[in-house]
Amino acid sequence: MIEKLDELFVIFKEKLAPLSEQSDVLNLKAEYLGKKGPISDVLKSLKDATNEERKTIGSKANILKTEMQGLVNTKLQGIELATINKKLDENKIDISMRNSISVNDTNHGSFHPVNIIQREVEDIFISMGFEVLDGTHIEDEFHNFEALNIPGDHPARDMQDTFWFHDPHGPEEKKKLLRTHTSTIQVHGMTERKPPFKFIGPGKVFRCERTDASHEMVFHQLEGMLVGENISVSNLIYFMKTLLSEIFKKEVEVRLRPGFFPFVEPGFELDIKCLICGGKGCSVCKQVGWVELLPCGIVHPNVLKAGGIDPEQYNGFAFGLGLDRLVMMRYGIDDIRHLHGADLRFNSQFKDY
Ligand code: FA5
Repeated sequence: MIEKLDELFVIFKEKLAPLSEQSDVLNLKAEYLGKKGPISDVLKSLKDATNEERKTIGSKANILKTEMQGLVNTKLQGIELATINKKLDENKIDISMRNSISVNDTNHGSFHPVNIIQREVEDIFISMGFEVLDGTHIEDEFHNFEALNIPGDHPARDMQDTFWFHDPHGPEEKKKLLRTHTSTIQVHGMTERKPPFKFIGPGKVFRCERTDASHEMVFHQLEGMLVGENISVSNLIYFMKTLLSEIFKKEVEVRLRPGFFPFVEPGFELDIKCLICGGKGCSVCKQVGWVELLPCGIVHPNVLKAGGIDPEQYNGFAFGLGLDRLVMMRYGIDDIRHLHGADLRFNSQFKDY
């Protein structure tokens, strides 16, 4: 009887080994371990056996039953795992495929050159501890002019031809306009913080101007302001020099000359030697060899007062970088109108930057 049980076990294992379907395994289990299976037959036949036989054969049969059940469980787990792996393989994404797709097949977008340079300038100033502020395109007369020491009858208003919003029912003093410069951000920035502080504010500005190679009606500026105690022109020059050397990563020739802006005193024009013509004269620099890029100066006491700051205790500097012209100098673009022509052939040249 013992040999018969051993034989049964060997055959069971041989039959189980090649099975790969769960249902076949369960059928085999029912065939061998079920109530009408050979093991049950052996156990039933023990009723006429001696006590000794009943003990040895019964215990052998139970051991085999447990072993068979164990083999069945292992087999079922193996089948379940194989099924999961098969499903995973079917849904697998081959990430190495990315390398086999030609770059030319994908028409991915790119940043506009003005955004590229704006981000670079922001990073430079952030690394020097400046905050980056935002402003609104639509402003009121106070923030665009009056708080900047440009009252209604001041001739400096003519320097920035303004797009006004006509509101026939609105009060005269609340007249709205499209901001003509990012200096509006100075006014908001000052009133919202206490000195010492330093921030920049980039954005679009709007002027009702005739366009040419270096003038647009909608262009970009980046305002900067630092207020503290005992700020001098040499502090201002240090920051301007750092900005230009970081942006151009090479020696560029600049000149500082007196400039008039009602909101700074003294005021300066910082010009860059035209990188389009090398200073020989072209349409971008209007044949003078220099391009106006970075007007700046020491903040006028009236402006500090309008911002709620005591000019007896604090002073500071401000500047208004012409971002589009900086982009032109950096990439050698000989007409500002290329920047806003929405010509994708132009824009796509900056993909690698
Ligand atoms: C201003 O707008 C002053 N708010 C700048 C300033 C800020 C001065 C703080 C002092 C202190 P301006 O009008 O010069 O200044 O313009 C600043 C820069 O913007 C110019 O140097 C030039 O680079 C650029 N810019 C001016 N007009 C145009 C235009 N029509 N198209 C393109 N860029 C322009």
